Amino acid sequence: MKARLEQIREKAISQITGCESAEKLNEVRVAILGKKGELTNLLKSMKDVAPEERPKVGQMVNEARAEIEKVLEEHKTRMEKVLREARMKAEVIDVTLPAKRAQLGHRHPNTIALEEVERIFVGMGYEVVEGSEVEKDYYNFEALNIPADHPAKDEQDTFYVVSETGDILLRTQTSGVQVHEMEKGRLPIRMIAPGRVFRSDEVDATHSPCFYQIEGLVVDKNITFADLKGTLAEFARALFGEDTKVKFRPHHFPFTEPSAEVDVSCFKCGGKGCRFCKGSGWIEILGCGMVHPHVLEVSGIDPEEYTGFAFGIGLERIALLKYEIDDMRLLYENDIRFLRQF
Ligand code: 2NL
Repeated sequence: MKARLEQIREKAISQITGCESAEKLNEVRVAILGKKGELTNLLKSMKDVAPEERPKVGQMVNEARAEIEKVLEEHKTRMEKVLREARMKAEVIDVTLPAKRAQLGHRHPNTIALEEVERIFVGMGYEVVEGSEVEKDYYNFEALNIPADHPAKDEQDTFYVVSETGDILLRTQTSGVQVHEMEKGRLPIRMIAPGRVFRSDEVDATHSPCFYQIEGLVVDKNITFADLKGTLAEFARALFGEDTKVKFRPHHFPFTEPSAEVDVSCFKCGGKGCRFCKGSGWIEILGCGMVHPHVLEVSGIDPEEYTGFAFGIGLERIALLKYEIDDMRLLYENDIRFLRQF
C-alpha cells in the first residue's frame, strides 16, 4: 500500500510538471484526485488495511493528496506566468517608433483660386450668390441681349435639356443668377456669382465642357467706367501682386456697352516678354463692361436712374496662371499625384 502510494505520488508530480496547458492539467487532476481518480481509488482500498494501520495509512494518503494539490497549484501559477509573458512579448508596442503619417486631403487648385477671388471681392463689400446650373433660355440668353439667332445659342455650343418647351438648358455663363437678383429690385447690387457652367466643347488643353466662371455685377446710381477700372485694377493687384499693371482693350459683348477685355502685366517676366505670356508681356484674365441699358431695363431697373458694370472671369484660367499649369485637363483628371502638390 505504501509502495503503491509512493508510485502514485511520483507519477502525479511528473505528469503535473509536464503539463503545458490548463486543459491538460485539469485532465491530470481528474485522473488522480477525481471521484474515480487513482488516489481516490487507493483510499477506497483502506478496508484491506489492518485496523491498527489505518490512521497511519490514512495520514500518508492525506499528506500525499496535499502535496499533489500543492504541486498542481504551483505548476498552474508557473504556467500562467509563462503564458502571460509570452502574450506580453507578442503584444509589445514600441512607443518610441515614429507615427504613421496621417493622409490629409488637399483643396483642389480650382477651389483655392475660387476662395482667393471670393476673399478679394468680399473684402470690397460684395455678396457671393449661387444659383441653379439648369436655367431657362430667357435668363441665360434673352435677358442678356443675346438674340435668338446668336451663334452661341446653337445646339452645337449649348447643352439643351430635353423638355416640352425646349427652353431649358445647362447655363453657359452664371449671368442668370444676376438677372434673378436684378429682378428682385433690391438696389444697389454688389455681387459675385461663382459656379459651374457648361458648353458643348471638345476637351483639350484649354477647353472643357464643364468649367467654372465667376461673374460680378454692380448696379447703383452714378456707377461709371472709372468704377469698373478701379475695381478690376484693385482685384488684379490683390491677386497677382502690387506691381501688376492692367490694360483695358476694347471688346464686344452683347450684354455690356462699352465692353473690354482686361490684360495684366505678366507676373512671370514683369512685362518684358517670356514663354509664359507668349512674348507679349501681357496676359488676358477677364472680360467686362458697363451693363447694357437694355439688360437693366428688361430686369425692371430704370437705366436713366441706375447704371452698372459687370465682368466675367474664367476660374480655370486663373488657377492655371497662378500655379503655372499648362494643361486644363490636369485639373479634371483627379490624379492624386498632381493634386497633392497644392
Ligand atoms: C466673358 C466675360 C462677362 C458679363 C460677363 C454680365 C452679366 C449681367 C449683365 C451684364 Cl447680368 N454682363 N456679365 C459682362 C461682361 C463680360 O464675361 O468673357 N464672357 C463671354
